[in-house]
Amino acid sequence: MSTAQIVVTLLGIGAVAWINWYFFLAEAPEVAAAAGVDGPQRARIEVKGGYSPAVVRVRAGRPVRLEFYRDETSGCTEEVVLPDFGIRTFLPPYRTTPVEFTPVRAGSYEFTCGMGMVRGRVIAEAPAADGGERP
Ligand SMILES: [Cu+2]
Repeated sequence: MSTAQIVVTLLGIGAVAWINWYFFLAEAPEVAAAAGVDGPQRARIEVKGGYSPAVVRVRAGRPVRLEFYRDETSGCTEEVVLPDFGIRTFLPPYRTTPVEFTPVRAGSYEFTCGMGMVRGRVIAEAPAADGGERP
């Protein structure tokens, strides 16, 4: 290979690595949903080229309310899909749209845009064994 070919190859590898990092690893910091005494566990998620936060921790077995604020008109994020809960919801721009569901079991539940390009996750954790609130 000539030097130019090597440089082009390395640039290509770098671009692929960056794209993978951007789409699959560069998640916004996760948050724990705010849990009141009763009512759903709530988290606000900003939608702008991605989900922020992209990871929300909740308690399994209790209702969850994700409040999606769509801060853009890009068509990519106009729908949010939670396949595990059979939810597909339109998010009007510059509005907050609540999405409610209950993760009965502990696990990781994905939410994505309508095309599956932009991704986030709800991590439902099993309640403490004694049924009490954890600190
Ligand atoms: Cu999309």
